Amino acid sequence: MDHNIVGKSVQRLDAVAKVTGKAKYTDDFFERDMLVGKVLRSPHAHARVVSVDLSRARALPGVVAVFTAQDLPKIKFATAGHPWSLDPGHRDVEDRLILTDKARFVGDAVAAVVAEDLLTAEKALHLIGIEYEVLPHVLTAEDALKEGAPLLHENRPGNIVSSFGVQFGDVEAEFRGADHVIEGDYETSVVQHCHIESMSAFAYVDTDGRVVVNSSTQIPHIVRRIVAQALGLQWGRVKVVKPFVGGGFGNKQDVVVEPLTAAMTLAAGGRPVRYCMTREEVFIDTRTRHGMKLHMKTAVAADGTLRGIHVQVLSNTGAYASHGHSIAMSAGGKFRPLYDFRAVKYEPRTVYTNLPVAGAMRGYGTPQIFFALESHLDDIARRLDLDPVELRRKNLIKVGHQDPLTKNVVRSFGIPQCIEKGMELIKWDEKRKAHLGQTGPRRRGLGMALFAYASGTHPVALELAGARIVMNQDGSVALQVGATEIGQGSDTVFAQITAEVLGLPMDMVHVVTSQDTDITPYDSGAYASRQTFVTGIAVRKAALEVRDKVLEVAARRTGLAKDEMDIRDRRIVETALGRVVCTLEDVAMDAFYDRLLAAPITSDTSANVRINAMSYGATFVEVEVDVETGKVEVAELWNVHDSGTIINPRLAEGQVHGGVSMALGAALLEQMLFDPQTGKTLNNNLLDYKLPTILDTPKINAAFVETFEAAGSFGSKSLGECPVISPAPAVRNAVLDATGVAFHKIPLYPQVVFEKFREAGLL
Ligand code: SMO
Repeated sequence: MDHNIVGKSVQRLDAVAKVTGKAKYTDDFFERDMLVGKVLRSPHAHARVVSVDLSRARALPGVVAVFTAQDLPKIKFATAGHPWSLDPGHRDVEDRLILTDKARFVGDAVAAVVAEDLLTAEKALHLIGIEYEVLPHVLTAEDALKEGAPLLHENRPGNIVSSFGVQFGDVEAEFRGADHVIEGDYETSVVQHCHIESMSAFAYVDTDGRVVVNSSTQIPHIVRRIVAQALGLQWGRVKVVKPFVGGGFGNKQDVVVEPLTAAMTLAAGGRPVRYCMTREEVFIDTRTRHGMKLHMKTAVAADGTLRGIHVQVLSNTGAYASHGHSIAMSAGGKFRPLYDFRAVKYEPRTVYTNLPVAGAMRGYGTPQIFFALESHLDDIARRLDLDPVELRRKNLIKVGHQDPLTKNVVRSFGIPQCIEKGMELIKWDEKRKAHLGQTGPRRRGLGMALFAYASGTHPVALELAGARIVMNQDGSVALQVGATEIGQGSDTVFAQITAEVLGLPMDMVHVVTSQDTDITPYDSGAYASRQTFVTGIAVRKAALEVRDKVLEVAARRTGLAKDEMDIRDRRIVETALGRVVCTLEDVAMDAFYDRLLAAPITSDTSANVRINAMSYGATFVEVEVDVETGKVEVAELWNVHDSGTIINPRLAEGQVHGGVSMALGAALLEQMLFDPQTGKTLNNNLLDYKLPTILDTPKINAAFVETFEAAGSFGSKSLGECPVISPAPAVRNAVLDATGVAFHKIPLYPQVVFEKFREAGLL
């Protein structure tokens, strides 16, 4: 289809503001009488607060307020899960207070200080007297499940957040009837998002007595609800403003600092308070990606037909539930619509331990489950002496596939083309031949892995997105969306959709970027790769309504019927003749000044999207492994995506570059480490936590197979989380190809790889 703006790499709207340093982030806000907040954190993994002495801290000059859980409403809250969720297990996860009177991990927040300056606030922390009763703690999911294990939450027997099973078909019958039953265990480590901008909030009470919270968030409208709930305020008494955000990756899909900062301003009589986490605090008390142990058991026919699969997952969510339940739920749904299993049994258990809290992180459970599944498939191929690509090809679903459990129908499925394209781009067959008979310590190998990912959360949760357009007298428009630009480029995508529908150049679409919950329509925010798909549908709907109204007004002026005209480049054209009949400005003016109309052309709409679109893709890699040092280097990488129509290729490529580099970090280097005795986080800074830099990152190549997704805006579906899913298993499979050694846990850190090579007798 021919488009003017959709599909073009137009410059992102915030490019100049960002490169010139004019973009203001939460921490850039200043007020003259501004105060600073700090938090006192538990040194124990599990301990009850027995007594509190705040008198010395309060007496320190410059200290404005000091408080603990005792001074706050006892209302528990959590971001994930709410009373109106469609999934019953998702409803009951209210799990945390703003400050706790029972610390459940090293770093749990027990007291807060508000002071005139940072130094005073830090001094005051040392003057707070807290007496703890130290309790026994538990760090691994296995230990937490044992009889007599220390209990974290009184109302959660057995330390279980949630444990459920979903299935279709008869997996036991498939095992009985199969030629082979193959099992494998896989494990992923705890990693952190490492967004550049910290987690921060800036709150004050405005002249109307309302609590205003500026926050670095992915979900401003949900922050508003949670701040109100946690502090027992009427929702209308809270307003949330989202300035520029320096990355979120799922971490800012949880509400950690906002209720606390709001409590700080209330404690300080409404004076503005800034609370900005240090990097150490971001590591310890925001969220991590769940470390998971996955057991895969698969029934395979002699010809490689995959008949049934039984997946068991043990997920360590740390001290509070956060997204623990829904991540297990979501991962189980997303791996299904890819291979045509006749029977699937999926049994996750999500468990509390005394570790920092795990939560949403880009991929939302899929990096873990696809690491296991795609590694397992290569292990199966090896056992049965099948080609791993052929094994996958043979078992793919087809367009029209309906998931027996969610009832979602796959309307676009570009995996066969992704495989073909990826093999061609990396020169799979040629490289295969070149690798034969390799000798010496450096060996090359090829690996690939597939993934599936959903656009939005349907059918697990409801999807609501709003869009509002107002046309000015000259035909330019203002677009207000409740969607959340966090650096991914969504505002630009929405402007492109609007400009395309209305026949406008990009500079005539003004997007309200600084989100303010008072003025932007409701949208649950930037997560679940939902903005281009879900909000895109709302934006296109709003633009189509405006287009219709424009043509209606044009019809009054020209005497032509609405459907005889089109808007092209700020002009109204009689479609059949290609003749300009008037300008868009004429029409916009009519709307304002015609006595019978006398109202600007507007649209205020929302989309309640009760549908899902599956995105797909594949990673192809060539690695070079040094068997003498255990170092794994990615020599070439292609990340191929079926994300439907690509609205902006350059932004899409940016998503892939960032996502793949994040995935390679988890595959090769990154891992949060905890002291096995105390539970203390050992590498809570960017020096000790090995985040890949540009020096550790290979050239990342993105490629796209553009299917047309009928439900999406101009055929588009999601991309945001897709690039992080398949690189890790592809790298792992390439190492297997190079050396014959199968790894079952990431990261493939040189030390671990070296040890395993030695065990395998490679040295
Ligand atoms: S991990 Mo995401 O922000 O759904």
